[in-house]
This record gives sequence, structure tokens and C-alpha cells, in this order.
Amino acid sequence: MEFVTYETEGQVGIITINRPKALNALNSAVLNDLNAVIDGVDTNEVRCLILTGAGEKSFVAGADIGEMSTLTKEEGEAFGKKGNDIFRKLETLPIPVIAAVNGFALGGGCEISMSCDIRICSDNAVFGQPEVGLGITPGFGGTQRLARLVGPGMAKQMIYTARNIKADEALRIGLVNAVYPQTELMDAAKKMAAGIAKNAPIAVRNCKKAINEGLDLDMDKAIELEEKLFGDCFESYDQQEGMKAFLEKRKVEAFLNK
Ligand code: DAK
Repeated sequence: MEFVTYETEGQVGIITINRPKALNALNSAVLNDLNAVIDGVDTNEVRCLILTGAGEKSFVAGADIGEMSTLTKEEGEAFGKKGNDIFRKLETLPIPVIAAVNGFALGGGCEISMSCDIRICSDNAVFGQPEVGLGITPGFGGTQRLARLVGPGMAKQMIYTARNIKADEALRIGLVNAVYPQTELMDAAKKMAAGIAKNAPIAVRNCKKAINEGLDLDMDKAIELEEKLFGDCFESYDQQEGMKAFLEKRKVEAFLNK
């Protein structure tokens, strides 16, 4: 893969967008590689993913402006769909994904981070949706996910003004969960991922499904969904081992994803 690398460390997978000369901007080739890498993740073996960008300056500086600059209306819509399908695939993967935002997360970069379950960032990170300054709308889900994450008022301010925000402001408005010195970001991401990976995988997956799908439902339906996913954990080896370990006052030997 030319533009996206994938490695595993134990039960944690690390996807790195690797086009540092263009600050990891997303062109069609990067999107194709990303799609193939996501398709190749063995979600039975890997229990948590980290998504990051190569280099120390940028996570993803957006969709590739050069490539977009000559698109027709139809091509623009097709490019939007290409990105959206991949971002949605990431969002609906059964396992959690942590975005380790190591610098610029602009436009499509901010949008891909918002397709992840959790965002943490380095202290040099910059977030923004600069699209209206380029004559377009956010096209990879930005209008939808930003409003859901930080509320419509703040999302509208960021999108209409196209003003970038620094890591401390991203933390204050809840766009990221934590800020780390650049040199500590990946260790923090790996530590969080390992903490997730050691928990019962079926339960973690069901929590992801309950939260993601429940947010699109009214409360009665959402609670019903939670009941089903709660029930689904029972009779599993991991539920029995988890509860038995508590009752026997010992540590869980291992959760086996069954
Ligand atoms: N696209 C292409 N190349 C980019 C890029 C981008 N988004 N961002 C940076 N680069 C390239 C630069 O052109 C430069 O290349 P060379 O000139 O060296 O060949 C190299 O990366 C280094 O960038 P700079 O020299 O500019 O580095 P600086 O440190 O001076 O500035 C910066 C860093 C991040 C502030 C600056 O590069 C910048 O402003 N970049 C653009 C950020 C941006 O506006 N991003 C949002 C892009 S718009 C849609 C689908 C998707 C989208 C919208 C609609 N539909 C189809 C509906 C998404 C839109 C976006 O993401």
C-alpha cells in the first residue's frame, strides 16, 4: 500500500495515513488504499484500532484541493460518496477506533477523525472545517457529525466562519477527549487501545452499536435496542467468565471473544 500503512501490536491495529509531503491530504489514491486497509482488518483478532497520520505536522490536512479543483458537479458528488462510504465503514466497524490526531485535522481530516469513536490529539493539533472559504460545503459528513459532537451552535460557528481551532479549544468544546505532548500521543493512544482490548469484546462491540445506533432513535426505541444488546451478552463464555471471576474474587483469566 503506497499511502496507508497497517500494523498490529497484540490486539491493537494501527492505521497510518502516509502522504506526509502533502500533509496526508486525501486524494482518490489515499482513499482507495484506506478502503482496502479497512477491509483487510481482521476484526475477530484485532479488538481496537488507532488511526493516525504520518509525520509530526499533520493528521490529515483535508481532501486534496488540487484533485478537487477541476471536478464537475457529478464528479464532486461521486468524490463525496467515495469518502463518505469509507468514513461510514470506519464508523460502523464492529470494533472501536481511536483517532490519534497528531497535527492538522482540517476539512476531510477533521471529518475522518469524527468518524472514529474517540479522538485524542497532540498539543500542536489544529481542527477546522475551512470548506466555505474554498467555495464548497464540508462533504465528508462534517455538517452532520460536527453538529452531533459539539452541538449545532458551535458546529455552525466553526463551519460558517471557517476558523480553525487549536487543541485546547477542541478539548473545551468536547471535540477531543484529551490533549498530549506530541511525543506522548501514540503511547497514550496505545495505552487506551490496550485498555479497551482487554475488556470483553462482545460487550465492547455491543456498547458501540448501542451508542451509535441508539443516538439515531427516540429514547423508547433506543432503550429497547440496549435491552437486546444487553441480553445478547448472556450465555457467552466472556459473560460467564467475567461474572465468575468477580464472584470468586479473582482476575479474569482472558476474554475469548466468544
Ligand atoms: N490538498 C492538497 N495539498 C495540500 C493540502 C490539501 N488539503 N494541504 C496541504 N497540502 C500540500 C500543500 O499544497 C504543500 O504542497 P507543496 O506545495 O509542498 O507541493 C504541502 O502540502 C505542505 O503544505 P504547506 O506548504 O501549505 O504547509 P504550511 O505549513 O505552510 O500550511 C496548512 C499548512 C495545513 C495550514 C496548509 O497546507 C493548508 O491550509 N492546507 C489546506 C487545508 C484545507 O483547506 N483543508 C481543507 C480542504 S477541503 C466534498 C468532499 C470532500 C470535501 C468537501 C466536499 N464533496 C465532494 C461534496 C472536503 C473538503 C476539504 O477537506
